[in-house]
Amino acid sequence: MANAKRIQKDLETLRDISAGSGEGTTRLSYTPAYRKGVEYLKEQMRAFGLVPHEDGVGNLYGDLTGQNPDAPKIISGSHLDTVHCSGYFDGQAGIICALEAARMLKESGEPLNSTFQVMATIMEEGARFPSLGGSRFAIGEHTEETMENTFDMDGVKLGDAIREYGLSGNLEETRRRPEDAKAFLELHMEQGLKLDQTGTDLGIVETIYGSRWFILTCHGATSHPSTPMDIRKDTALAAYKLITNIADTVARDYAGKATVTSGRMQLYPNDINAIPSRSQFSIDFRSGKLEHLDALEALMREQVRLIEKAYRVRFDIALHSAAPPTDNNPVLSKMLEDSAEELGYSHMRMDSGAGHDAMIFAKIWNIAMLFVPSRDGYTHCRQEWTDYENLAKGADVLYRAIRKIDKL
Ligand code: HGY
Ligand code: MN
Ligand code: MN
Ligand code: MN
Repeated sequence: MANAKRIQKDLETLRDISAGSGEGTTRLSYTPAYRKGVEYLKEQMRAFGLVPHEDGVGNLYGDLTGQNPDAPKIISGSHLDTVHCSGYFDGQAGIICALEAARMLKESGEPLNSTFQVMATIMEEGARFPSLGGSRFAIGEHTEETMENTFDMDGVKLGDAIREYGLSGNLEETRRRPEDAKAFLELHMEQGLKLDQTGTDLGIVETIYGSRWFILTCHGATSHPSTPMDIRKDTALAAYKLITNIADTVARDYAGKATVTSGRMQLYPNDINAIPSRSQFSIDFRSGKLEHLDALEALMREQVRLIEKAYRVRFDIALHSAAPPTDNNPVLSKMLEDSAEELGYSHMRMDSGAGHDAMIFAKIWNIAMLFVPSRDGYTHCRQEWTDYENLAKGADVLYRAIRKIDKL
């Protein structure tokens, strides 16, 4: 059975070596904190005979070689990067539970036929570069051109960040092929309330919600706050009106079907007593149905037209990143479910409101996701929490499902 103490030690060590800003865990891609996290994982991999290697953009792999090294691999993992001031379970728990499954495989003395590969992806969060970047490079969706025309909030080019971090940026050694793997499994915290509120040990994911992120720039004119309301070109009020009109519509017409958030807002010149001539902000749509994402994008564009007229401003709309709703492989999901059942762990079928690397790997491999509870639904903050015993149950299920997949 999985060792909850080992899981705890790994997660708390990773937490303590991140860029501790006091307010939670911050480990952005291509930073010194990220490098320290990768080196720690490599040590833990080597200690159990896994051979670690990083690809050209910073995805880390650890191989527990099987009896038939040429057979398609079984891969499990998640992301090592975080949003700012996050918790230390999001993404990280999936890596450590995959590592724990590898340790259990090693300790069992019964090698698999396939190589089991633990994976830690980079750039999954959009906190520095657009989200799901490591996996998109791995499947060939991102190219050399992406490295040259993608910048972080400080204007650092992605290609420079990769090279300055000490990686080759070589996409040949980064590329993963359909024939590489027979399964990709991602354990992740639910980042919602269902498992916690129902006291259920594990979630078997059916659909991963799709996402569509936009960056809108509103252009107006700086003027004095005493400028009459009906002639000013106030890009902040226009932005707030747009966001609340969209949010009110989603809350009213898409309850339980879609959500919207605006997590980033920048105003220029950002002074109390100057009407902003420019606002730049994000819109993040999520839904399990493509038609809802399309309808919400159309709603946003319609609202932009109305507000441009009413506020005498102009909007630019840029798509920042998008991923379609993604179904999990039913055979692999059933194996996770049967494994939980055989172990006597409670489980339920559910969707994932959050996006994951698994939805990108689903384009080339069969994927399945296993959820562990998020206490009170907290995530992307210091309060994020999953009991270590629950993570051990997740690792037990991963281990058992890996054995089943190996016999396919
Ligand atoms: O944004 C997400 O859904 C995930 O936390 N990267
Ligand atoms: Mn996240
Ligand atoms: Mn995550
Ligand atoms: Mn993920």
